[in-house]
Amino acid sequence: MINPDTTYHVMGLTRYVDDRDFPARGLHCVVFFSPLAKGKIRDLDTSAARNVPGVAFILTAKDIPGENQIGGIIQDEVLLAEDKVNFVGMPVAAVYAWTEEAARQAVGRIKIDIAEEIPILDPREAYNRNELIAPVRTFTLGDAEEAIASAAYVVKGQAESGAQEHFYLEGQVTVATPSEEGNLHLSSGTQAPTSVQRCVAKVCGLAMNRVEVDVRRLGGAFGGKEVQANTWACFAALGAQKAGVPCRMVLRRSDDMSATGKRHPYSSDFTLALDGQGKFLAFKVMYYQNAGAAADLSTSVLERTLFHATASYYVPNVHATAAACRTNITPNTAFRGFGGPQAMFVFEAAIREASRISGICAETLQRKNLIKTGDCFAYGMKAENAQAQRCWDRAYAHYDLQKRMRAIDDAQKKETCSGQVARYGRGYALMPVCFGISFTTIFLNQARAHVHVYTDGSVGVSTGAVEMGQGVNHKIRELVADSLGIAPGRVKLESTNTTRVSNTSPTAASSGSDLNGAAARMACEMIKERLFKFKADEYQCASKDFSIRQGRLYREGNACEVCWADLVNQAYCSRVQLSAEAHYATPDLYFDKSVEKGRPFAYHTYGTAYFEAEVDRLLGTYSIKKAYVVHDLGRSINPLIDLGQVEGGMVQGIGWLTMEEMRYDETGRPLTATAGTYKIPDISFASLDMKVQFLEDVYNDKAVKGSKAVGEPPFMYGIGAFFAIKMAAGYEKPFYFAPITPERLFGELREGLVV
Ligand code: LUZ
Ligand code: MOS
Repeated sequence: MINPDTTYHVMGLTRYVDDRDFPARGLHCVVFFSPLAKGKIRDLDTSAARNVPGVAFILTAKDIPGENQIGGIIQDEVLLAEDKVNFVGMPVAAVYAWTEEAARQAVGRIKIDIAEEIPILDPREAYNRNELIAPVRTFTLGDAEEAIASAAYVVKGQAESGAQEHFYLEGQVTVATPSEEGNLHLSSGTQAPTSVQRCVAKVCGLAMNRVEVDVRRLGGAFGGKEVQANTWACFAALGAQKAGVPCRMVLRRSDDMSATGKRHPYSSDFTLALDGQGKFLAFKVMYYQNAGAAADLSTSVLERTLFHATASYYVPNVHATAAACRTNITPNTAFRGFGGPQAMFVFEAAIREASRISGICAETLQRKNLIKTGDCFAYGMKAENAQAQRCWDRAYAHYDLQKRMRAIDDAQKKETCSGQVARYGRGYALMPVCFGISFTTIFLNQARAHVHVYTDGSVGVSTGAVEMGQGVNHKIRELVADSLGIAPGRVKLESTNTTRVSNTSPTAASSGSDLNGAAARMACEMIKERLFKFKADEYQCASKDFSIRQGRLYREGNACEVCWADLVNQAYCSRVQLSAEAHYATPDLYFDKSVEKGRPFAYHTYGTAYFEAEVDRLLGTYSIKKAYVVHDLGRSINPLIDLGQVEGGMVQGIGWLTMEEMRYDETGRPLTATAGTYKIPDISFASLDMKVQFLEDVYNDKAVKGSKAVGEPPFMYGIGAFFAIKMAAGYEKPFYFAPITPERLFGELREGLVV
């Protein structure tokens, strides 16, 4: 069944938080942000702002009734600046007014006097000054030094990857409404309702049971609302709490882009050692993560970087160290892939460097070293049911890659022989993906679901999953319908609400359907079991004799007994409980940080992408000509939704490494905080010739109904686009610096890096 949400989306009928009517007796919040990246606040003058007609009040740090603290893993982030500022865009004061215009005008009249200090923007500089968010971590396997000493080839290099703006279509938003007795109700655009609840409770000085968070849907999130929705929810809540009226906090695009965190930029040093045949012997790496001014999720992101240090490959000796470096930019945060893409980019760069030095082509190195079932990752887990080689080989066969690549090689050879450099060059690259599925913070791998069956046979489902356009609600609807043996049209997904399902994990780490879908099915099984028992008592037979298919109850060997709605109503009249709550916790996960070993993932998702790019070597412009994928989804719950995720993720990944460039000036001011200066790819750029094939005959016994998580893994295909462009440009020198924008490529080509 096609996801019915899509119809509403394309018709513009879907309603988001800020599409709802907001009362005239309601407050609008606009935040005054620090204009400087670092310094001590000498004076803050809000007197002129207070006199703007329509302004109700202005809050600064000292007005916060609870704690001025929004840090999660590490408690190091204030909601409102106290005596110093740490990044451009740090909230300093919150203005509340009866119209948004008045609030904005008032913000313009706030004056701040800051004793400016020199900011740190570069993670290596932060590292050298010991500005670390947490102690460095190192994952090791075997003995890398010894293996390097005896290797045929040892290549070293540096790789850089940049920030990335989430660019969700719906900006950060929360509307807070006071309910009785000083309690608060929040409609929030968050991936993590419980995190908003906890944070608001702390800042407002309330117990968590007095804060209700409701989430209907988000217009995209991509990690940007995993913790960073908290800030804006707090501002809305503070206004509603103080004034006793509804309060609306909506970030306009430019504020959203300059004041919220991005994907973490990384700068890394790598060493890869190979034997004479191209087998990887050892990998050594040091990651410098640009965490920004506060911890946010940086340590968790960094951990995932370490987990994915060797990408899709088996390397017997590994030494990987990672440092979360504190700098004076916005605290960086979760973004699709969560540190995994940054690690994989470094390893793929190391492979290209090894290819350049050894003369063995990159595809040979990749294929030879792909992870196999039983191979051990640096974190001590063995690959189970590995599909890396199958995806790779399937891509070769299905898309006739050998022939395609040879044609491009021949053209390049002809060019080299003739000494004539053509204006347009073609290049290709393959990109295998192996991504670990589960939150690496093990306790987050849990979910709950509530299923209500009403007396007419319709069904309402509440879970902890947040719908953000990824289709999790529809997947759960289909899973529930399948479980109960009824049509999906009978099932409705309720909003995600902390009073119905408590202690939710963020909808993140690609795990929304895995965890919440499994919980929902467990609840359905409980209800079904009660219905069967009810009928078994009536017929004096066993529960297991019954089944429900296509909305009818069947008894083994007999004609259909009764339709679903009648069954349900009969059960109700016999006082059978028609609601159930279930709890799912992913089994067999553990990790011991003292030795950095364990089994952190329920399973891995695999795939291979092939890219062809064309570069105009005169102008530095380029386009992606082909993007062909073989992706392992297990047994897909809904192939159309999954296809959308694979294509969308890949395009977002291509954007990260090509045209998306977040720039700051030397004082730490963002230069690209508008849609006019920050470019994201559209589908025609990211290849009109995009093909995705799902690997056949795969069943994943580690997730619901044999499926696999889909959200994040395809993002990393985009890394292949970078190397296809690099080859098309005719680069011979090491260049592992992303994003490879047309401007940068133009500069490099002018400096004669082309053959
Ligand atoms: N969030 C998180 C994530 O808290 N832990 C994770 O491991 C993770 N992985 C991917 C995306 N978000
Ligand atoms: Mo995420 S990066 O919120 O799965």
